Amino acid sequence: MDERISRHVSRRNLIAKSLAAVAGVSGLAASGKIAEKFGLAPPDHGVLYGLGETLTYASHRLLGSGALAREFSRSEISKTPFANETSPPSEDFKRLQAAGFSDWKLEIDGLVSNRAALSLSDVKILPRRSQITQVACEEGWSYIAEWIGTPLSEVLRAAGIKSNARYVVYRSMDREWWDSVDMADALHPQTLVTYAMNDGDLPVGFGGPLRLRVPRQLGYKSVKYITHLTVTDDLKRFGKGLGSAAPEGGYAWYAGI
Ligand SMILES: Nc1nc2c(c(=O)[nH]1)N[C@H]1C(S)=C(S)[C@@H](COP(=O)(O)O)O[C@H]1N2
Ligand SMILES: [Mo]
Repeated sequence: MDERISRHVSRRNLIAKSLAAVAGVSGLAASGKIAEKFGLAPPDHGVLYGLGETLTYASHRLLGSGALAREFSRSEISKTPFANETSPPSEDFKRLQAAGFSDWKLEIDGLVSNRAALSLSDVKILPRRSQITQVACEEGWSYIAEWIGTPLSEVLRAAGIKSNARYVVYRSMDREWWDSVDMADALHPQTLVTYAMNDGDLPVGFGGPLRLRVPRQLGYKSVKYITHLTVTDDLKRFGKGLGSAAPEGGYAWYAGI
């Protein structure tokens, strides 16, 4: 084995072993500290879940940040996908909808070389990808659909992310819904900025005109009606500093499946 790789692998084993050992023996505080030391602690660690969530995040990242969410065949697409209830649309949303979303903008700022405000047609010029994946809600139900859009990595590449980028925060027209992912998920090939679903445009009930699909995590990370992306090195500046609205309401920031 290449010496650099083998050193990397043994470092991983070492961290994984210390996390597991400490988790078994003295629990939360110490394993949280180790995870933090190696940059493997989620931003909400120690707040609500501590041990379990910190270990899930750390072990997913140690196992490899490139693992793929399961993809399905066309025949497995759900005949009656379930759109979860969302808050009633705001007046601003209704105005944009009445104009066929021609004035919808996806703004990108933070640690990027070129701040941008992309229209839907700008997004649609970027490389198109599709995937048949499952939306799984924390409440237990799920459905399978084809999601069509452009990888978030392409949008970020167009804006030019800086080398100290660590997270991408995404915000929605649905104001209380905002979230973030680390760069492993932001640059992951299955994380898509979607504008279509199955055979047509993305219906409003499913998040149209633009929804971030993060199929490696539970449904609540796939925020509908996205309007802003902010690239950052520090989540403390957003909301209550826990990385998303989810931990403020009792759910984990990292919802890997
Ligand atoms: N803007 C917004 N995004 C949202 C939600 C919401 O209420 N508003 N609900 C989330 C939750 S809890 C889940 S499980 C999924 C549901 O996706 P679906 O409506 O396509 O089934 O959307 C997520 N994204
Ligand atoms: Mo959900």
